Amino acid sequence: MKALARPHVATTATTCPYCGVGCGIRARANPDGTAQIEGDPQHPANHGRLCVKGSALGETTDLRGRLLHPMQRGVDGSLQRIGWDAALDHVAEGFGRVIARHGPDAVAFYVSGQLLTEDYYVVNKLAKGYLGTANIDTNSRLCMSSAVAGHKRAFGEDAVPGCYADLEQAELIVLVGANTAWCHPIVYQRIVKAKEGAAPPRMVVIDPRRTATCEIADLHLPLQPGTDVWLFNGLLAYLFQHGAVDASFVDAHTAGFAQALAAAQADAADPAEVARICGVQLADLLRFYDWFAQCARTVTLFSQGVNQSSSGTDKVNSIINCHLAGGRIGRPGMGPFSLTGQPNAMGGREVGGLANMLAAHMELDNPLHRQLVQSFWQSPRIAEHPGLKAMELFEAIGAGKVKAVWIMATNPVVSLPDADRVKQALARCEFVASSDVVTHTDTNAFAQILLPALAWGEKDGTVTNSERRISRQRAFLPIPGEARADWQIVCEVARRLGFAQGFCFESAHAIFAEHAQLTAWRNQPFSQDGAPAAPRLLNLRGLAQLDRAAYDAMPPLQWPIAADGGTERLFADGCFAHPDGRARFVATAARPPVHAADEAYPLVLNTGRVRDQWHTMTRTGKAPRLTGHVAEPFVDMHPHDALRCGVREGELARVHSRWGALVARVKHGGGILAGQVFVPIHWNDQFASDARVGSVVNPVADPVSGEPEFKHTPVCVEPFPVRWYGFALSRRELAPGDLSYWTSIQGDHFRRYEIAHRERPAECSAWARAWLGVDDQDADWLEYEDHSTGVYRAAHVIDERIEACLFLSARPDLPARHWLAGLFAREPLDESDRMALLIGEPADPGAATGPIVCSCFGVGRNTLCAAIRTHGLETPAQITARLRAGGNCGSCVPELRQLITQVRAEAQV
Ligand SMILES: Nc1nc2c(c(=O)[nH]1)N[C@H]1C(S)=C(S)[C@@H](COP(=O)(O)OP(=O)(O)OC[C@H]3O[C@@H](n4cnc5c(=O)[nH]c(N)nc54)[C@H](O)[C@@H]3O)O[C@H]1N2
Ligand SMILES: Nc1nc2c(c(=O)[nH]1)N[C@H]1C(S)=C(S)[C@@H](COP(=O)(O)OP(=O)(O)OC[C@H]3O[C@@H](n4cnc5c(=O)[nH]c(N)nc54)[C@H](O)[C@@H]3O)O[C@H]1N2
Ligand code: SF4
Ligand SMILES: [Mo]
Repeated sequence: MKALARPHVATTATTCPYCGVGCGIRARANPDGTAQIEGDPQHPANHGRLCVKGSALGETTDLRGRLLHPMQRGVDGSLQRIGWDAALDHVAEGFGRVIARHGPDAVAFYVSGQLLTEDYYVVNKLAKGYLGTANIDTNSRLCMSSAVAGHKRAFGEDAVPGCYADLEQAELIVLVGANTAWCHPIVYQRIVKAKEGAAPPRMVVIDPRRTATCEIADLHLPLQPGTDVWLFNGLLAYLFQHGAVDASFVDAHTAGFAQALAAAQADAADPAEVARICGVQLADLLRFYDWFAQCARTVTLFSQGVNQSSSGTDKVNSIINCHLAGGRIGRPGMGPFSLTGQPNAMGGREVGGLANMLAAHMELDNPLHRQLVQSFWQSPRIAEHPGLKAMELFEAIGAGKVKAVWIMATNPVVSLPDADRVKQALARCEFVASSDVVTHTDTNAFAQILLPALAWGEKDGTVTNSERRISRQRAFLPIPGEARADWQIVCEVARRLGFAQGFCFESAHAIFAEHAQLTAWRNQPFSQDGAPAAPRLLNLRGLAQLDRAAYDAMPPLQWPIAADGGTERLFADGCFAHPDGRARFVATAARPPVHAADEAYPLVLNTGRVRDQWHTMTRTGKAPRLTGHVAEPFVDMHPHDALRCGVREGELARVHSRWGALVARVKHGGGILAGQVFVPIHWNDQFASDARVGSVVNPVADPVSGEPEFKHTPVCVEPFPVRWYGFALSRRELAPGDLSYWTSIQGDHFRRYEIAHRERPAECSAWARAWLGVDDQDADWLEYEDHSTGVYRAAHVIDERIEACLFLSARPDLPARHWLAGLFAREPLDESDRMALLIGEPADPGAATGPIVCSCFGVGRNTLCAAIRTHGLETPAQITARLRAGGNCGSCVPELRQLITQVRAEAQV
């Protein structure tokens, strides 16, 4: 983290644009377009801490790759700059034409939890209130929709009951399907701190993989993928059998217990049977059940291992059932806790961003709600029936039923399941517009009109984090090029479609005020004076009259928000949002994932995130600090499976399913059990030849929520045969051409290319010069070739400064990249550096730091292992004291623990 050099100069308080923890940031612009970033000590989510992605935001705000002007695709496929008026006219005309011919349900919007609440509000208003279609869905369908559906079924409304402070008061913290150490690092830091405190909570992780999150867990249950409902049904049966049900709470505040218990007992009455189905040790299962039964103050955090499943909604309810049974909700230190993925997954839900919702937590299938929203908007119409959910939406585009789509702040060609079908659908679609902040994405390649949006640091509005806390994102950077706020672009198109009256907002503040007023509109328990009433938990009454200055100064607040401030916890009075005030137990019958592994596709593909990348890498892929941790797409698999599939660590493999294929590097050690493989979601056609995991994922969804089964696809892994492997580091960008395999990533002063090809070039030297663009006459061209081993090395040096280096070999064991990367920061190169380049080894082997573990301070694995060995270091704190590693954001602390264990185990051999 860069220290703020001139603290007396005002900084801007804003909120991190990545995960749903919603950390407060203090930011200041540098003249070169980068920014100085530090955690906001005043923000209640993070109290000044930031994880490595947040800390590196300053490296992502420059304008490389940015979309700065509206663009139109010509008939030859190339992009041409056009003016705003023309671009907006095109969008309005495209949508208007389709609606005139085919009706409003032939158009659609596909939006994102990375929009601000204000952007989301206006686009939802345009679709549902003015165009009269509910065909607006969001990438939150892929992320939070099972939690939304589970909350609604249990509580009567989509609400997270608790708050982060509960983590500090819990006796037991259960993490289900959540790699919190990597994906919600500051929540994880809060757990770490609680565990180091005077009354450390117990911690249980329920995840098929042994993730970094498990490093501080007291118990890890590596359950078979998709078996969570058995596990929690078993828990409900156990709680009942062991007298751990709070009968007075259940009687007074809930309904449906008997049916839920019966369903649980039907498939999970016997813990031994549950242990067998879930594939965990009976003793471990009973220990978890016993801890849960004993600890009143239990928080169960859950994330995508729960939501992204064909039984995702039932998984959510099976967890909530166990909390309701013990009355463990609404009080300090307890509750089911859905971790939201994106920065504004929650805000989008508040304004009705999903195809089955209306604004302000009202329901599309409720006639009274429809009437209330329409009367508040005074809109010409209101959508009458739910729209298409994300997967259905792209199917309808493919089938030609939806003929115009506007995509905002999401990259569906990468992130949807069966993603090759998504590509085909967009290629076939009559009209595709995309609002984005970068020009080249896999999705933008299919857009006819590209609309340049303001990015984080430039835009202004609000986001809501996992604990219902609304925070301001504030602009601190100048507006680049012709970019405009997403809400402005939507309002301009709405005006062109003839709806000026509903969209004459002058600022984000004006939109927020209207949104806050709508949350309070007729939001009362009983009708008064004959006016209809529709009580909802979501109520921002206290903000409805906020003036511009107060909006600008708004502190982070948790909804519901009355005149006297926000609300830490919901349901403290045992009163829920169903009309009778009772929470519902939901009978959840366990069922396996839709597609089982079989002979042809014997392994189960699990997909998810790595620590230092964000989704499709459009922003984190720019920051050298973030690209060192994992530089390449990989398939993590158990060594036995690798043996069976005929692939080896470090070599390339093709992972394919009935739906599609990808190519990635084989890796071991990611904590995966036999029978399963894990591939990260981040890589796509901008960064690799063929690594979009979405193309492999089965197009299966939860029947209630419509959320895809991203964590379970039967696949087959086979060798991807190549004749040679190689890599290049180059100051200039290189074109991968027709290489059989390539990946490309930004390093510090260079780009790194991992390459492989089916054919070895006839003439390595000529090929290398041509690829690196080195003039034949260039004197500073060092090279070495050994025909017997197939090793070739070359370096291009200008004025004692390395321009590029290239290494090829018949085998994948090439020189360490991290040591070579260091040469790009070194000027001038000395004789030993030149020699080392040709030998392929550093002159001083001790200088090779190894792959980066601590991204904040750039500390590598070799350095860490050497220090642990030499100084007998036993704790991450001791490592930090010596090497600083782990001392800033703490994201690498679980990996430091792993290294300590590993080095000590090696020492004992
Ligand atoms: N570094 C980083 N952080 C991020 C993001 C990012 O891109 N990068 N994205 C953000 C977003 S939008 C989201 S949604 C969150 C996601 O945050 P998480 O949900 O924590 O992350 P994932 O890696 O998707 O998956 C979570 C875990 O579910 C496990 N799992 C798979 N199948 C099952 C199962 O059947 N049962 C159980 N119990 N577990 C299973 C996987 O092994 C995995 O470890 O992260 C947010 N934070
Ligand atoms: N296999 C598999 N697939 C998954 C998942 C998984 O676990 N496994 N997880 C799913 C989940 S939980 C999620 S949330 C999705 C995420 O998937 P996506 O939403 O597709 O991924 P992002 O890379 O975040 O896409 C955001 C896009 O918006 C652009 N952008 C950024 N800021 C702005 C802005 O302010 N305005 C506009 N207009 N554009 C902006 C970015 O450049 C980028 O192109 O992936 C889903 N897909
Ligand atoms: S935990 Fe990291 S990525 Fe998430 S909001 Fe905080 S700083 Fe941003
Ligand atoms: Mo997400």
